[in-house]
Amino acid sequence: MNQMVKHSSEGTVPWPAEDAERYRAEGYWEDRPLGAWVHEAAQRFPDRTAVVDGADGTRMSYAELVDRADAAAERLLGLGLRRDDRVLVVLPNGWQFVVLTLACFRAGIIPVMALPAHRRYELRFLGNLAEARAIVAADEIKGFDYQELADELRPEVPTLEWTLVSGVPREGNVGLEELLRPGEDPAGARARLDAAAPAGTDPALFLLSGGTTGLPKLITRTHNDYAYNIRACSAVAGLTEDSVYLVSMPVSHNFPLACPGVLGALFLGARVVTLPSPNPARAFPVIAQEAVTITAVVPAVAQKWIEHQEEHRTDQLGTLQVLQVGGSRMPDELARRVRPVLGCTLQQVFGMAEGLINMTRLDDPEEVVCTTQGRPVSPADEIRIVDALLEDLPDGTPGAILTRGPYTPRGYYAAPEANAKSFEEGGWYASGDIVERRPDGNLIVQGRDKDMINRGGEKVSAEEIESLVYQIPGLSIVAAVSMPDPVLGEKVCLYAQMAGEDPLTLEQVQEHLKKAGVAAYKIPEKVVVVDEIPTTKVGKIDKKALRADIAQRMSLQA
Ligand code: OOB
Repeated sequence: MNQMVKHSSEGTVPWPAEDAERYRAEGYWEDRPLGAWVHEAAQRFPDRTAVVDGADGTRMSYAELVDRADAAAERLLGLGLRRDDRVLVVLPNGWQFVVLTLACFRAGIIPVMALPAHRRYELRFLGNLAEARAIVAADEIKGFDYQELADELRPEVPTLEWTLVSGVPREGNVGLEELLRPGEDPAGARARLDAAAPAGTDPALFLLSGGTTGLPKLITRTHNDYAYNIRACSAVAGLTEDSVYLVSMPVSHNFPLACPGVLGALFLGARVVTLPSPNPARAFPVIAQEAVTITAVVPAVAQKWIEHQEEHRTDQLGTLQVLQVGGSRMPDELARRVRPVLGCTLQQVFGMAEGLINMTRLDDPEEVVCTTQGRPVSPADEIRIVDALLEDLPDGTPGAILTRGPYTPRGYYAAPEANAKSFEEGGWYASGDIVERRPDGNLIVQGRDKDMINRGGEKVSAEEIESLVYQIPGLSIVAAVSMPDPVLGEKVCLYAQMAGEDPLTLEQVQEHLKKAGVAAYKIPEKVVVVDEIPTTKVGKIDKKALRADIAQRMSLQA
């Protein structure tokens, strides 16, 4: 069967040759694979600690990290995986994720960065789209059995041949910790992998798109573009070899992975500390013990941390210098509380897995830090703010943001229809965000023009939920919209107009989606049955009216 998997570069949209040439000439692309950057750090600092797993206490030096990664790379190839093969990664935060990802980079095997929250519905789709040959998951998390899930997936994703399991593998599955153990011949492994290293323009990993259209999409990030993404973000976040970076949000997200994230720390010889969750009662003591200097969270978590600190007045945050916050809009009032309460510098981050990263600068005035989402991290990032006819708008007028640059790919993987929707002529990516650019260049995210719900940084495509709910009999029209939530910012609310007499219930929807194998964060938390779903003049569902309606219903309840 493995002979049937034939990967072509067709699915990946390359940068035009003249842009690629310019990115090289200007030093953004260095034609060096991601693994080489970490090896270089390991050469400089072999004995420094690279990774601390805050959950199981594992500590690993740089020498050990690259040794394990190289040994694992050769073992993956030894299993039968080949360069360019895709591996579905569903791991929680921990040292295993770090070593495995690096092993993949070294072997030219492409990790598909799925989430532990994903279930059969998402993984089946992603596995088939990527033609994944292996899946890597924990044995179980909070009572959920990932090996059973993998067993269910195997017949549905015919390319899958191996299940790699962290923890206790069942018969037929490959033990991940065994695979990631150090090797016998580090220098030999290194030389062999170096000789067959992937090219800078080769795909390094697949990130998941935040979901604007119905189906999830994959974003090919190359070694060249991702290495530059990482380096540009490191510079703006002030990362150095002495930094200690804590990752407590799901590490397969672009933000904690590479902005500058875990990989930024490993490029420099800094220390990475992993935790499976950002719960402050757990995270704060770890920040103190490991002398964490920088971390990245979504606004909902920043709020929890601020509340926790206000209540407990801990002395655990003394080393924390920078709190990066992004993934959804941080309210200005919340931003203003970061420095006085947590005692560190706030860095707002407005980014996307598709590329473009904006950040406030560490020395920006408090006004900029608390009321804007910053500006591009690279001088080569191009930005336009346009109206509906794609005419450029003056500064101060909100419009749709278009972008292109050395780390913003020109298309999704194997998705010509989505590309036609999201990429404009000239290769400009339209993120669907409504943004105002101030005369000083800083951006303010004012809203969005995409059918997506941003649940505390996790993105939910309305269309995806609607098409699943339509499978329930008795419905005439359904519409998923965001409803305000004091902690998460938004949650998923479902409006329904019935064809028959019996009204749709929340339990019915939740049960249906759970049975369909949909990730829990996407499942609607409220259902509103109405006589008639409002439509616009051109006959489209009026989601704006629905969002206003649910906001009003909720304010009446409160
Ligand atoms: C990050 O990446 P994604 O791919 O999960 O989501 C991107 C979308 C943006 O298009 C925007 O709609 C929203 O998330 N977003 C923000 C925001 N940061 C992201 N909206 C308002 N304010 C912000 N600060 O979310 C992501 C990737 C890398 C770094 C940071 C975030």
